[in-house]
Amino acid sequence: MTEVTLLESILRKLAEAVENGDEDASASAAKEAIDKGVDPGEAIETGLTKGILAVGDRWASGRAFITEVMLSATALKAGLQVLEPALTRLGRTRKTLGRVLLGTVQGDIHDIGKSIVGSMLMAAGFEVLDLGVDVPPERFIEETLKAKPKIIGLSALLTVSMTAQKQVIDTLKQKGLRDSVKVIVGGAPVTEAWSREIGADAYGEDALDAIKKAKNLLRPEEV
Ligand code: B1M
Repeated sequence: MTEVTLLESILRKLAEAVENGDEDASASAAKEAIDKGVDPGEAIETGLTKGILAVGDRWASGRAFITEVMLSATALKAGLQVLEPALTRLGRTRKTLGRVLLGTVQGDIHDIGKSIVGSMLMAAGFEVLDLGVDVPPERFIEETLKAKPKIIGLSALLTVSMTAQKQVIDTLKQKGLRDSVKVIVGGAPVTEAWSREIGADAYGEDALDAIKKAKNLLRPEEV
């Protein structure tokens, strides 16, 4: 098999395993990706992610049940678990660019995109403190005071939870912390215009864009 066909076949296996909600197939395709030297970032973004978006589309148009989406999410995580250590190894070869406090905002339990952004930031050399999902603004403040991150990353997948991104920024202002930390927002319904409206420092369209924007927020001597 030529290199391109091999890559395509592995990416397809990853996507299909997730779409079919097959945890074992996802983990084994992820292992194959590593064994065959596929870039772990590409395996996540072009393989696993493609599968969850395909099942998401079927769900949105009434052709799949939410239980199928949940199975697909579990399968995606099984693949991610295999690929994440490879990403972390990449991160270890780079100097630490700074600490990022990351979380999915209050009222929102979607964790896949946020976790991918976290893994990719780690691979790019950032130290990532992932607070998980459904994180209240007060928790972001508490952890900002404790961990003194350079950047806070706020993920929101629901139109209704986007306002919680604003709440975090407003609370940072109230506590006099806004100037001490940069804020990046992202998630499927989030836009550049929303990011500007709520006073964030940057908007990340996807994980690669989030890395680019995070690096842009650093001073030149920090990169
Ligand atoms: Co939910 N869900 N869901 N869901 N779900 C969506 C988001 C939805 C668009 C589906 C739809 O209707 N078409 C819809 C939201 C509509 C809206 O408000 N605009 C929706 C809904 C309505 C819901 C529930 C309310 C359903 C219900 O219960 N009635 C419920 C919400 C519960 C809650 O949060 N309180 C719910 C539940 C679930 C599951 C539990 C079943 C599951 C989540 C499992 C999990 O995360 N552990 C789930 C899933 C899987 C989805 C879809 C299918 C896929 C989301 C995903 O993982 N995408 C989604 C449909 C879709 O998005 N097309 C849907 C793949 C992931 C890699 O992409 O998360 O967009 P994404 O992340 C990207 C970028 O957005 C960006 O980079 C990532 C990587 O490239 N990004 C950032 C993300 N965060 C970033 C942060 C950054 C920068 C970039 O900086 C900090």
